Amino acid sequence: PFLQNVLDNSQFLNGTVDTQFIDENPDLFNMKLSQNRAQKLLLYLGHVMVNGAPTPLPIKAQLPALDPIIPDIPLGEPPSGFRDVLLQSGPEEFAKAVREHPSLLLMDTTFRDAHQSLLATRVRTHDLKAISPFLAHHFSKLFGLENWGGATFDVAMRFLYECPWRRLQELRALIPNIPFMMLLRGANAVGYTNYPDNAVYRFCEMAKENGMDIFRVFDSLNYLPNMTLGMEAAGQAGGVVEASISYTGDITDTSRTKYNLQYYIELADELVHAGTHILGIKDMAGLLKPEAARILVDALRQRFPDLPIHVHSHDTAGAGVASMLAAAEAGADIVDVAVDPMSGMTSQPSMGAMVACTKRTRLDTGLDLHKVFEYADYWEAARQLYAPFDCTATMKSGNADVYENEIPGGQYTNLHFQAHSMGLGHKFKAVKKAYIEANKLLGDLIKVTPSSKIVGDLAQFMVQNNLTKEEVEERAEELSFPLSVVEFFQGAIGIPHEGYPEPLRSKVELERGKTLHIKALALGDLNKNGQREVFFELNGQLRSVLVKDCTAMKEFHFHPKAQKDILGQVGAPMPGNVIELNVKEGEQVERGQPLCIISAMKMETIVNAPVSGMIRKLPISQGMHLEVDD
Ligand code: 3PY
Ligand code: ZN
Repeated sequence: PFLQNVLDNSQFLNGTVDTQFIDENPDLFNMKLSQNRAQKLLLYLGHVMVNGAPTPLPIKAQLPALDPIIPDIPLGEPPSGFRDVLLQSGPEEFAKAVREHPSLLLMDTTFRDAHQSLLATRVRTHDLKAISPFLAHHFSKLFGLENWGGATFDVAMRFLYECPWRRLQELRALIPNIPFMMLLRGANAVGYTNYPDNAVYRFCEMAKENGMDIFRVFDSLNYLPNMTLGMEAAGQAGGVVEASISYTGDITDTSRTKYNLQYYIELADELVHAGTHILGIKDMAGLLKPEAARILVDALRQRFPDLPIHVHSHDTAGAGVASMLAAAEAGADIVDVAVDPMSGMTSQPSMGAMVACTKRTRLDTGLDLHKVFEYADYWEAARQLYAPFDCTATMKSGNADVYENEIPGGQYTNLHFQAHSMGLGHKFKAVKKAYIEANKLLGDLIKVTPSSKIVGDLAQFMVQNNLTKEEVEERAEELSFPLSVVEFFQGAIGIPHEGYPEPLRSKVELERGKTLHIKALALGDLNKNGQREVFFELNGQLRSVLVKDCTAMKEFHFHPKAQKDILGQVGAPMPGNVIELNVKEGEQVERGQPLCIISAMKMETIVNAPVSGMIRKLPISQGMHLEVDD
């Protein structure tokens, strides 16, 4: 049966009841508890707004088939490494020692970029710490270990609920001998937008204090002012500065003139001039083909014979090892690798492959291949702990299409992951195609965090709205572009090489509008403070605001002497007039001097002082009262 409560009772709703009604109808007050659905929905939305959307996972977590086994670690202190050189002699001598090192040095990215690219940056401090003593003992010949910065800072706090600073301190305690490297996004530090200079300076200082050694500094547009800020911050903190050129395009393709060899050489000149200790080449998308690596490194080697050159790449197309070997042969001092089970695809090229391929050559890394195998065994099992985040859940191989879409490693897996987890896996191809078009619309950008996100946002916007590049250009004025795109044109992340592209530059509105549905309902009575309450419906909700009513006529008292003259000149002020007094209490006035302006429907009349004397009183709030004393 349909149960009524008091709110369904017509007698009650008509108001024809008294308090006895309550005693006579107790059942009507048996209300069902509200499910609070609206409140719950608001709470959910609020949570998403504050903390971001919960990550949809394409597969469920499962226990790994193997436990990660920590290989044997010798007793005693680990052997000395490059960090000891740094601590003893400082960044300049450290750079010199690296340059003088007779063969190829490797940097291991397993602790940062590898899992950022393959496992959505989810590797916890716990699994890094477990293998750290093994690294300290058996990999002391590494140039460095990249273990911090980039997305690790944000993900540690946002998803892992870990303290990134604690991670740094703990790893430092376990690995005293291998230099640590972090990725610093220039003026963006470890975030996604430009920060105030002092924040970047303090951040680097703290990073250094907590154990960081080498700062790989880049800017997503290779915008020099952003880079030099990061370089100075890292340098002043006492860190080793590795300014990195972000590489895009293809210098072997002479039809692509925007980012040609000359462009990179000129940028390198600026970075060397700005005092970098090491010169980095950051190939974030894996576009540096072996021949391009040979040409670029060779040119830089000739130009800066004393400067260490460090090459970073991604293996997205599968050419990573070939490119790193080419770079090393052309004179690079250091190349980046990740331990085998954490390498390949959108991650770095394989450490085992590089160690094996350089054995017994002049580039021999000096690392023990069997120790690489043990290190790899650990990660083979540890990686399985992160299966729900693993890009291989949906991506089975690398793809040479990266040479066309130029999507950086981490973003490639992210976009793939997002598309699949939303059931739009079939749209990934369209997103990649739109990414190419979006990049052209934005003037062919260097694409790395955060500029890559801007291109990605525009690409997704084009796919969602079924827009071609030509349609975007034609309809730019009427489209609601993603905020990141609008902010890019406002200069939020720096100035792109060769400036902002047309036609979007002129057509993208400066401030994106927000759509509100507003219906004006009523105007309240004037209160004693001269305000009215105005009632609206705002997106369906009743809202009111208090507005000072400037058109209302206040009660006006004039000095009897003044009144006659004023009234004589302009007549009695009428409702709808605006009265403004442009005199101050205590002010001396002359007869005929302008006293106030009476504006009736914008036709202004100046009221002159009826007599000369002093303005005695102007109590504005309770109706104006003007006395002019002779
Ligand atoms: C980052 O900014 O995190 C990157 O890895 C860019 O390549
Ligand atoms: Zn990278």
